[in-house]
Amino acid sequence: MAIDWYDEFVDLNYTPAQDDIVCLFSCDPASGISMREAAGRVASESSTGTWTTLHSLPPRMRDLQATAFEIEEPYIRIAYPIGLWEEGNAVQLLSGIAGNIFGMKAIENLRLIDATLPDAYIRHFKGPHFGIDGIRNLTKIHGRPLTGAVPKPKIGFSAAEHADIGFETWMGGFDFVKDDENLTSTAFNRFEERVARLTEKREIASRKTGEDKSAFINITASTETMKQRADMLAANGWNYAMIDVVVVGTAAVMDLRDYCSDLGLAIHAHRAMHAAFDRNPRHGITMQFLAKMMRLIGVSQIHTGTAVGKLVGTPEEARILADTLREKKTQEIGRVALEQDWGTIKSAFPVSSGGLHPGLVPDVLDIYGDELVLLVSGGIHGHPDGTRSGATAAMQAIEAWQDGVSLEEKAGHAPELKKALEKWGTYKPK
Ligand code: CAP
Ligand code: MG
Repeated sequence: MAIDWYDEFVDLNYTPAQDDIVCLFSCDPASGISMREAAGRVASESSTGTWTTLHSLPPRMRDLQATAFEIEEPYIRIAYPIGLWEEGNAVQLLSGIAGNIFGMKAIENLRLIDATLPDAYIRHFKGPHFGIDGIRNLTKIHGRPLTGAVPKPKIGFSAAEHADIGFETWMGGFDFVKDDENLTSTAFNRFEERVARLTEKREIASRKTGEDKSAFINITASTETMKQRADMLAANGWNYAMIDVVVVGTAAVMDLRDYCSDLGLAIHAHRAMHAAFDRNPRHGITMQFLAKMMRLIGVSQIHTGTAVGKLVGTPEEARILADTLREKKTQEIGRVALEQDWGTIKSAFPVSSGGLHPGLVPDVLDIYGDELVLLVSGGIHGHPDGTRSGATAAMQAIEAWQDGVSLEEKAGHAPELKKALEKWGTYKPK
């Protein structure tokens, strides 16, 4: 009697049903394991299988089995019957296609690259509350990227100091002041006080500039605390909440998506911790898949990298991430992205941040275009004349790109940009 039945999860003649979820993995089998054996193990362990044959198996179980239907080393495609998945429960999907399989001894490395989610699955999700058009109407920002900055150093300021830097950021022309990923409610900067101080400064900056000013204030905490903090933001006239979506967990993002939506709050999704599982090209989960899940659940925007700044990511990856978030339909890109039809799920903004300064703004806009949230933090606070001039310099760099003129030409009549270029030029930080 056979000990295991993994090979029953492989059928290279299978054609996925329209309602199947199809996943693309790359896989390095352990020594002594063939690609076919590895594919059977991944399909089995992520659906209905176990390590050994069973005494009895109800016939209907066959209808729930995943099928590895394409093996092209190191890539495996696996189709999952829609009946395997709870309607609207993204957490369970992750437990299936991104759970035990990463720890199987028979597999040296495994990477979940992407998934095609059929309408039968995505129709149970609400997606972003606003969508890109809705955000632009909410913020009254049209025809250019949304701009923002984090007070730097990223943590340590008092609430009053934080709000003062935020004021300078707004007065320099930026739309948003962003909390950093590790700033929540510390003894030296309590959430309640930061909200109060920023609210005061927002009113003054909006009045002085005649522009709506806003902020991505970080509510990251337990779900109940995040709800209380979201209430406080809404009560003080804010239209965004920021959440570190990886560390709070998918279930919390699902809860807060609905809670913030009811309050009319858009969600800025910071992705801190993503590089723990998306950086190794042979193992883990791609940012592409994380971005897909976050759009499906319904954040309004998520960080997608700069390609030219201090954190890893290539221009190609950034463009694919941007398409995943912004487009209604995306086509398969050989072994990097699977096709996806988003149906009625609204779009979300990519967010480019990390090591940027005015000299790098054109490079980023060449990659993303202007349907983007552009965050320049150290790159404005490090300006020789300070935050307000730094923000102005970054806005001048955006104008130069939009007008199709070089930064050097623009700097001829943009003193703040000129000084930024004198300090940083087009330096790419590591
Ligand atoms: C950027 C940042 C962001 C990173 C996150 C930071 O500050 O505030 O958290 O952009 O990376 O803490 O480094 P700087 P990503 O602009 O001063 O670098 O956007 O890739 O998720
Ligand atoms: Mg940060």
